[in-house]
Amino acid sequence: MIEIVFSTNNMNKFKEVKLQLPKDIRLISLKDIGCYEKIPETETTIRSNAIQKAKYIKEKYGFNCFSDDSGLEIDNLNGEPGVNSAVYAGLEKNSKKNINKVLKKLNGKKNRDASFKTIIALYLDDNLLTFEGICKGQITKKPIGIKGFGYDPIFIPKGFNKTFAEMTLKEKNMISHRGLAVNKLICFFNKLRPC
Ligand code: ITT
Repeated sequence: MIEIVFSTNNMNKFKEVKLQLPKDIRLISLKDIGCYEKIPETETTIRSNAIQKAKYIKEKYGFNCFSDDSGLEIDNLNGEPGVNSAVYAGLEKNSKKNINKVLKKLNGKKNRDASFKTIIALYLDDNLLTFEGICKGQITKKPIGIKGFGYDPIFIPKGFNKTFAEMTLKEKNMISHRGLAVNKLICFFNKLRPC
């Protein structure tokens, strides 16, 4: 059994990752280790933010852990909201406002290509590893669907005709940025233990 802390305050992420992991990898939440504070997230790239969030827990609490930093990168907006995805329309991290801001900025624009990106940073003893997942797709003209979180109602992954917010968690995990990064994490853990 592998036990690992997931350094996130986003319970939607926690749920998605928990569903995907095999039963012998047990996720420990920040609350489980008595961490209730806001984890600093002050870097300027998705990768460095992911490392910062995992490093904070490893150094302050001493646990092996991993973090997830994700963002939506829209071609026609020069990669915005990118590293600022959570706070695009303000520090209150309001998904509805974030979505409205994106739709307003893309209003009338033909090219609606975008990608979701996740970097998972894993601190295991003294080693740091990162795993990346990218999912390409298109931004819709209006929100569709009620599942998921964040920008899910306005993102249609390439090769599909429905948004992430119309998919079950299992369907989303099979193709999403986070699902792909978590698969790489699982492969890494599989190599560490006897089969
Ligand atoms: P933690 O830092 O505590 O993990 P967070 O929500 O602040 O939680 P991020 O800094 O990675 O996480 O913010 C990324 C934002 O991008 C997130 O708040 C969502 O608005 C959006 N996002 C990330 N993954 C997403 C997904 O799978 N579907 C839709 N939106 C997503």
